[in-house]
Amino acid sequence: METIDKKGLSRRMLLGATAGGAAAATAFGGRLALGLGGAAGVTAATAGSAMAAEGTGAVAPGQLDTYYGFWSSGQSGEVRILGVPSMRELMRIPVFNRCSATGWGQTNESLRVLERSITDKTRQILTANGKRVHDNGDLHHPHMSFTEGKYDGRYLFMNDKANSRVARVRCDVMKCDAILEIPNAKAMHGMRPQKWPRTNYIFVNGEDEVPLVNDGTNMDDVSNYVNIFTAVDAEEMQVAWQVIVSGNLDNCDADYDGKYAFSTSYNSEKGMTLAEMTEAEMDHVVVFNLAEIEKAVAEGRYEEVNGAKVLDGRKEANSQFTRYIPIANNPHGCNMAPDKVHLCIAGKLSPTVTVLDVTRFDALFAENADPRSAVVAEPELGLGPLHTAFDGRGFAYTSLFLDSQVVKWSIADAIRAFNGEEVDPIKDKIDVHYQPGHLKTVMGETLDARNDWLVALCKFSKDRFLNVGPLKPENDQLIDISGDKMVLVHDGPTFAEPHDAIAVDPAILSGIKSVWDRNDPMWAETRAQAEADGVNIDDWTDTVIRDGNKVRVYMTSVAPNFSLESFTVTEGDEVTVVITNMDEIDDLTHGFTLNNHGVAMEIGPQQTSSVTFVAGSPGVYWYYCQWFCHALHMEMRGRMFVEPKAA
Ligand code: RUQ
Ligand code: CUA
Ligand code: CA
Repeated sequence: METIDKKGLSRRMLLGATAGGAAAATAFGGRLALGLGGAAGVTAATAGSAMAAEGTGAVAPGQLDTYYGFWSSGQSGEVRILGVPSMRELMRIPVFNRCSATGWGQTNESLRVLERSITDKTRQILTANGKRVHDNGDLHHPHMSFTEGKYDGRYLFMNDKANSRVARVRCDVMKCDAILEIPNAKAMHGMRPQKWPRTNYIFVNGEDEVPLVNDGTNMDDVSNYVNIFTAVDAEEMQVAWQVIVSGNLDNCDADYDGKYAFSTSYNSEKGMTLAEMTEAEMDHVVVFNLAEIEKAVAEGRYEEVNGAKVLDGRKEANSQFTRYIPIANNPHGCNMAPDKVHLCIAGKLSPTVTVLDVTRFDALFAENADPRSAVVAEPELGLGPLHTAFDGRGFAYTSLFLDSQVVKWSIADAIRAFNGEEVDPIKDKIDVHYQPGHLKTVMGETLDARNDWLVALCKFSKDRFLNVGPLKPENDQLIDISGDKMVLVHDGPTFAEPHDAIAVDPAILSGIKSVWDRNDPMWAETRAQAEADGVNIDDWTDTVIRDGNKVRVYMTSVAPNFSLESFTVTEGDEVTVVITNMDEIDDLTHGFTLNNHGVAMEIGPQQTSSVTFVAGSPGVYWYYCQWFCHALHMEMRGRMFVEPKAA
């Protein structure tokens, strides 16, 4: 790529520089990749390591996976649950998208979540476009809540770059229960939970710069533009505070001491064009001093902007909130190692990963500190390093976008080499297919990092699958990392576009329910409305309430019946259908789909769901259960009679 040549680092030069190790590893990876088509490949892989013997081919029908995988879906806007190592897709959790199957984005319960924090400006935009809520999103980073450096199975959090939001998923039911639109900042990108002592904050980066008062004045004067780092209160799902920074923000992470968060910036130049954004040799990492920020918030040293407490952490403000560590050249990934000490910053346009020692960050806040004094290694790993994952043995795995490889390297050896010792930190390289972005080990971003699997989320699949047209799937590749050499064991085609994923031990998620609690807060407001109507939704109900032109229809479903075989409304009525699924059996979900009204929703066992719509032109409209629930599922249907308006 031209940007690399600009620095005088051609691909050939770099491969020359990393010498024998890289070349040999490439040959090894290439040979393996060639031998790994289909079942024969799994056999070839099993020869390589003990772990691969239990590889992807070994999760037989009916067997459970070793780990839960939580996958982002990028511009599809949902979270996907995969089994690792089978890579079977187990479920989808709608979050920033509109889901036809479940009614997410249409049921009253989901609309309450989607609408809870829409800002006035966004509401204006939505209204102008004839919408109530956004029905798209760009979900990059799913992460689990922590307690003392380990996943705790309470929540998943995720960002939406498209519409500047952060969302939360309850792990007990795997449903989204809160969405927060971040004010002031734009394009939420990097997002991580606080790791220590527990996830009180979600840190999230505003990637796109805009004027702080973004009202259409001063749009040409870039000096008015700001980028903002936001800490979200994870329990309340409200903004805790925001810090204005110099340069934009890309990816972020947090330490294991609860003292610092950090973000990469590729646009320290504050450029508006590609040429401007890649102009400087060095960009930076911003270090956020949580204690100093919290102190200032407690003392009222902030400005309130659009309801958020905003502090100035720009370079020129000379505050104790931030420090800026120079890093070459448009860095991207920001990954804290489970050794609690080393933070790895991927160079992207630089072939290096910069290793920072976070125990030296206190010293950065002293006067006249050298901002590069926390750098303890800077190994040259290959072209286009984007992200780094870790195992529990001190190895790091960095994705090389341009080289289409994953490089395994030793953090300790990288530090030795940086200190002048003759040691090659690179231990292995493997070809992946193709252009990997994120890559993930099992719980590698926690203190419980495992040594078995790595998933490389490849942005291109090209020729790896049958041609499906101009739009190709992505390719999430499963790699066995248990031995000395990495072994590719599975290709996983995925629809647009997993950016990131985590894998979690099922022991952490033992609280997942199969049946809803009747008292779940998800439908608390629906319950309150029913009570006001004198309806007990915990009991068999077939009640129709008329309230002017509003009609509320309360039903119960028990396979294969709806309690109401018909109900009658008038054209133009605003109809709310509330259904409680009284079945208590695992896996007995019903649905409610209404002909030609664009209405469909999921009603899980013991769940109450509701939907509101306007009854259309007079006639008979059947509703039916769209989840195959019973031998008489087809017969689980009824009629809505829409009567003409009185003349
Ligand atoms: S970023 S490919 Cu959206 Cu996570 Cu790096
Ligand atoms: Cu109930 Cu199908
Ligand atoms: Ca730059």
